[in-house]
Amino acid sequence: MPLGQNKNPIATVILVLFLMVFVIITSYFLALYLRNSRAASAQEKLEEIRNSLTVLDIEMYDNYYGENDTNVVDPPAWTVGADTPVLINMRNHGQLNHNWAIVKQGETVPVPFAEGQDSSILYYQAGMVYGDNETTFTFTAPEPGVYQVICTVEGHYPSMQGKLVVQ
Ligand SMILES: [Cu+2]
Repeated sequence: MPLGQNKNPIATVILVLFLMVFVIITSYFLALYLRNSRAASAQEKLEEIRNSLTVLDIEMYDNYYGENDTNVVDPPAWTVGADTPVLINMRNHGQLNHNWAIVKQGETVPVPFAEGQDSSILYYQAGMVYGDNETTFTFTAPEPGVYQVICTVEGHYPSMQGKLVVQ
């Protein structure tokens, strides 16, 4: 049969339609497969970040961390791995504003602590958590050691303090 000549045009139309349907169905499943594999790798990445991240739950009251107003004699301790990303989830159950700041090793916190004025002694300072609010912040843990943690709101240190144990 010479090219360009077709004895049965209906068969050709059916063949073309069949091919079109085949291409459409194949493309659909290919797109579905690519989307799922991309979603899976995004899910894996998220899982990887979650696993490498340390989450600290910090409870705040007027004016102390943790469950008891005994921070001066028995400061609550939070433990993290050195040089790892840390997410702090701070829940302020009090009416006053509070924050959470890591003091550099070897520094002495003056009493009273004047917010802003003495911030050079801090390694990291989270933002303010307003009364009856919850906020998260992230920072990278410093080198191993035990660090003092304070609330920098004027008058809250020394009654509001804790320890960050970096391993
Ligand atoms: Cu405070």
